[in-house]
Amino acid sequence: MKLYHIPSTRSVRPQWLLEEMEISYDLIRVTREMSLSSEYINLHPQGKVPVLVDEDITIFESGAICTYLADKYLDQGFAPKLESPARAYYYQWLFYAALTLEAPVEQYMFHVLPDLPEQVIPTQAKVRVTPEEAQQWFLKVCKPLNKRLENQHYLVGNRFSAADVVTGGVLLWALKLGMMKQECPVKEYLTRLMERPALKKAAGDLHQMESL
Ligand SMILES: N[C@@H](CCC(=O)N[C@@H](CS)C(=O)NCC(=O)O)C(=O)O
Repeated sequence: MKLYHIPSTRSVRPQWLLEEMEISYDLIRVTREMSLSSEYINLHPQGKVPVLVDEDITIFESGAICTYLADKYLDQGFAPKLESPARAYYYQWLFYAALTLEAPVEQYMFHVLPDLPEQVIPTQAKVRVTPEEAQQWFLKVCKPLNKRLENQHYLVGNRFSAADVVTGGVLLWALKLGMMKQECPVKEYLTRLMERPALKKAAGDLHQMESL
């Protein structure tokens, strides 16, 4: 299995899950030059990371890769079984992280990192909202998570799953950008996730994040 990766990006998410699963994999560091090559565009049509190559399967999108891995190794317990009612909530939080939680964090990032190259962030996609609006928006989308995490440690059935990896990956990014200043159940949850050895291994720069 090969994971195409750039440190401190969304490819930390599948790497974290692979580390949790103790599966051996090759980590391939994608350089800018490589991401523009036709060989790499065959793996990811936008030249982005992550990409997972598992024998004859080549898959991109961090959330999809995590979901694929959790199902492939279902016996490891990183996803509820198909027939379990918990499966519905598992889908809910996976999609919430990727579609709802990540949106304000990405918008905020455009302000914090305004000089991203045009190829990474097209100009018209930048600065749709002010940083203050993005922060307010983020606090709003954290509300359902705060409610969920008030009395439990993990999102689905109080058991760590791939939904925590995808959600935690978005929250790590928010922390790194300085968006998580207030004490709340979501921040406590992220602190708990950051104590996991698998995440420490996947995101080597956690120390920098802890000091934010
Ligand atoms: N929704 C995609 C986003 C992929 C993405 O934007 N990846 C960024 C890193 S976080 C990337 O590869 N940027 C480098 C580039 O665009 O050249 C996912 O979750 O996998």
